[in-house]
Amino acid sequence: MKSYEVNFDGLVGPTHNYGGLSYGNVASQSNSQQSSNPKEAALQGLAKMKALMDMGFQQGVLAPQERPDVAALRRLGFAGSDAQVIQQAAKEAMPLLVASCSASSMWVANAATVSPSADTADGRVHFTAANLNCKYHRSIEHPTTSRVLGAMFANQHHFAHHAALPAVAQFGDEGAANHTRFCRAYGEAGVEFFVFGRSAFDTRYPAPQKYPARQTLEASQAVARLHGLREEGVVYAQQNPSVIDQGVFHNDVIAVGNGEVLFYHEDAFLETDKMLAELSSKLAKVGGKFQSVCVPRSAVTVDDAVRSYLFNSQLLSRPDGSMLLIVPEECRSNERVWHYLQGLTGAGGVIREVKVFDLKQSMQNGGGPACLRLRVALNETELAAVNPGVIMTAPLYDSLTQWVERHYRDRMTENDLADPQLLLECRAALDELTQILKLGSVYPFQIN
Ligand code: SUG
Repeated sequence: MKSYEVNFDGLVGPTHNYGGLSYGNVASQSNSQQSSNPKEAALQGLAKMKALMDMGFQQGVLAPQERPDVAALRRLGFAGSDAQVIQQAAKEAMPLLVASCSASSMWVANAATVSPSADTADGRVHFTAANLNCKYHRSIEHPTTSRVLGAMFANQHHFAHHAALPAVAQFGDEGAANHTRFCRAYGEAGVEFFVFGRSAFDTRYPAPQKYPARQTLEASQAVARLHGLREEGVVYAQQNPSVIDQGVFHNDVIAVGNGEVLFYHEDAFLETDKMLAELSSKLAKVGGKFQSVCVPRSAVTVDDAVRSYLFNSQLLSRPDGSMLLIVPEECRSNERVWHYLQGLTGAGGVIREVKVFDLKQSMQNGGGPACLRLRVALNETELAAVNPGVIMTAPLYDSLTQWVERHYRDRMTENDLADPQLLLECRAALDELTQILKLGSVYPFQIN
């Protein structure tokens, strides 16, 4: 049976802004308080989806969330009408209003961890929504994420959904941003690779000194258990704590994998040789031949990687077995990174082509091409069971582009977030979106 990797991209929501909310994420911190352009952000994301679809890849779309999250503000004690809740929060606790307005759900690599049916004990595709509990503004995403994923992958015969892990730091879980899968073909059993930043319960593991390690070993292990993965089909590795302290807040900022290939920076992991050997032997047991492409620090520094997002690229398989790297514009403007990429694609190895996308609006908050997509490997039958409303087509691209043009503002600052009118605009837009994507009622304002 045919199988595919389907990339579901997060559609940027109408409140996209630079809140400076993510300590440890260099771009988020350094662009704090700049004015943003939600319309441009959404159109940049849609252009990437359309381009990948035009190249023949399977492409889907994941809906944004209702923001400002008035219900979350109510849980923090703000009361009255929706407008009063927003105005009171703006007056008394602006940082909480900003957090409740974040469009951070666009980075759907953090929406969930996904295990394809070939890896799981019950032969279904498993999803665990990420609790994202390292940052308040992200911790409020998972209930809606679960409803949206439930509406997209509704067929219980093929899809199993797990609620987010307990919302405590010991089970900090950031979803697919710290998870990669290696396989010979998408429909065959593979090796799932979980990368954690620290252990919550075992003090033998080192931890970063400056910035938080968002993902714990215990969270990764819990996800593997929930998904019914075989021990032989799983590898755990620890991120190098020193790169977390340099701004690598997720593993997908320093490594990306696809098929039988891991593309990574020399400083990304601890005990790299042991980890590569385990990946290689476990992949061999399911018939695969593991290959690694290491980028030496002498060519590209960790700082270059963090600034350019070289590794936050999408590594995609082409029909001839070679691979294509989708990188952000920032890679072209970094001389060392661009030089490295020219050499890489010219060397006759597996990565043959680089395509550059302008995703500046998202990049300024630390979200590159890979952050914006959730990969779901599906066989033909499973793909047919996905809600067809969320699969990208030329007419859907046109509808979504027009929808953005109609509803989105082209400039947003902190003052705009305090405007109760913004909530009404967002709800009107999202109500229409659920009809375009045929999701039914998934937002708090639609179900309460
Ligand atoms: O969680 N930025 C996101 C970026 C997530 C990137 N995702 C992956 N690497 N997969 C984060 O830090 C910034 C929001 C703000 O500051 O307004 C933010 O949430």
